[in-house]
Amino acid sequence: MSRMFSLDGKVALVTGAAYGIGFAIARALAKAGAKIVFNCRGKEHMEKALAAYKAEGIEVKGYFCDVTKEDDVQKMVADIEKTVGTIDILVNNAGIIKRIPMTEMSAEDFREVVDIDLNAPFIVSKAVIPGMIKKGHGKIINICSMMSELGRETVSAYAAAKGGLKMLTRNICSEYGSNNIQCNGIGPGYIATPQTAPLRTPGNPFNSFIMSKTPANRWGTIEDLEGPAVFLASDASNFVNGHVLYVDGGILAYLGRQPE
Ligand code: NAP
Ligand code: GCO
Repeated sequence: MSRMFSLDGKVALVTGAAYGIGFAIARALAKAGAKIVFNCRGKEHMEKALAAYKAEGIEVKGYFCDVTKEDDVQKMVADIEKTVGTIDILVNNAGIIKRIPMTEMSAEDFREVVDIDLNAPFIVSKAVIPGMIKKGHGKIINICSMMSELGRETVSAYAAAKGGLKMLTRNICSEYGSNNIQCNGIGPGYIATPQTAPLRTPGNPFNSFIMSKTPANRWGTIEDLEGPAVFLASDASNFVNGHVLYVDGGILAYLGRQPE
């Protein structure tokens, strides 16, 4: 059974894995045997990430690469394939959110969110799939969201992007499943990372709101995503395709805590 979940000999690219969810997923894939490559944009983020991976005893190769820049992505993937090996596992994790009421949001802000959260997974997947086809297998994991299914105030761009990412996941499954490429999503619930830090400030009513919507009655941790990621990256999921695995503590199943 353990062989089924082994990633020994596999090369995994995790985008935006300097910290947060991407870092945890990269760490988990490394512990399962994968060779890890990651990218981010910030020099400070890169330095801290390399130190953090080293502290975990994980050998990684980091690239400065903005996932929205197709030429840079193509160069990064070519260098990975030349110096590390063909990419077996791609995790499209890099993402941003802008919380602005739609009628106050500029088209530029809307475009930036969609560019990083939806266009970039297309760009990176397009760069990686040819190598997977040549190799005869591949695993793509797109990091979706509760907002792939639900809306809420101030996150119009993010919800549109993550809803699109769910359908891109299904389309990659449809178009490349015959090449033995499995493309699935992970839909994290509300996870404690820098991205959600503004929602978790002391006394912020959003905290109690999320507790009332989560049967698990807690924020998720980045560690909660490690097992699901290894499952979708491994042979254990070879007949799972086009699926979004929600790791949300039950939010999507729950109307919300009833008044006492
Ligand atoms: P985070 O803490 O803000 O980390 C985002 C990462 O992406 C950082 O490493 C950032 O590094 C990188 N990044 C952003 N834009 C990039 C770009 N254009 N090119 C390359 N790297 C880029 O976010 P997180 O909470 O870990 O979320 C990670 C993913 O999970 C995102 O897709 C997010 O939408 C999704 N998600 C998060 C939650 C949650 O509750 N936290 C729930 C569901 C889904 P640089 O800025 O240095 O580039
Ligand atoms: C928000 C949060 C969410 C989470 C996540 C939920 O403002 O509602 O940032 O969008 O990041 O996507 O799955």
